[in-house]
Amino acid sequence: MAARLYQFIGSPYCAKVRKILDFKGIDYEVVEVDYLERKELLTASGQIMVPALTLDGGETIVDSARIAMRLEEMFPEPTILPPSWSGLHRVLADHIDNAVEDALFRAAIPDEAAFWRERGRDREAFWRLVRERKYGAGFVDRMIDEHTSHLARACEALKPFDDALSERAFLLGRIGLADFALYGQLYYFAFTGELKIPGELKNVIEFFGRMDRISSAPEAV
Ligand SMILES: N[C@@H](CCC(=O)N[C@@H](CS)C(=O)NCC(=O)O)C(=O)O
Repeated sequence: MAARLYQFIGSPYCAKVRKILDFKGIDYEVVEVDYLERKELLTASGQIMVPALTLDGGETIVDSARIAMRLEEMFPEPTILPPSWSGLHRVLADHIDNAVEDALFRAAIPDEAAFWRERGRDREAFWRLVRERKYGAGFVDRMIDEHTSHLARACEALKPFDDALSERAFLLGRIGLADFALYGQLYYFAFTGELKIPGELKNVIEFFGRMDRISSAPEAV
């Protein structure tokens, strides 16, 4: 039986996990969780956040960082923690998952709002409720109104990565966890089907393409 990944298609953390699974050549199927109906996710994981991954043997893991570490433990080759670079990959991935995510998710709000609206007013309303319970009333419309400045902030957060990627194909030389984390966050600019990474981030765009092409045959990248 294949592993099962419970996801929302727009989730950056799910994109990160999908790419790690691809890189490691692990057989999996995707369960696209309905935003309003999370029964299957809840039954499998005991909570309502994605990603959740149910492994072949029945074990279910939640949280992309924990999923990454468990996959590395169970399927060490090819590694996402290159020898001597493991600590730096983990620190950088944590920064990307938190500080970089905070800048990018604000810039993605207009696309996310449109995405959920297309899938139904009820889904959009629930998505807004989840955001505004966390960030306060009016947050979504404010992010839409202030989109230009949030896009500029996202570019600023990505600029150091663009600089690093001018000299090498992956952030720390050999591909590793931080690259998967960055790919995941960049998915905020890709989940609509149109790649919207700002053109000034030329190296980041190339990096995204490189990561995106990883299939279950990593040596072909
Ligand atoms: N730290 C977690 C974050 C997971 C997370 O924030 N998931 C979001 C989707 S990106 C979620 O499920 N949110 C619930 C909701 O929108 O209702 C991870 O790395 O997996």
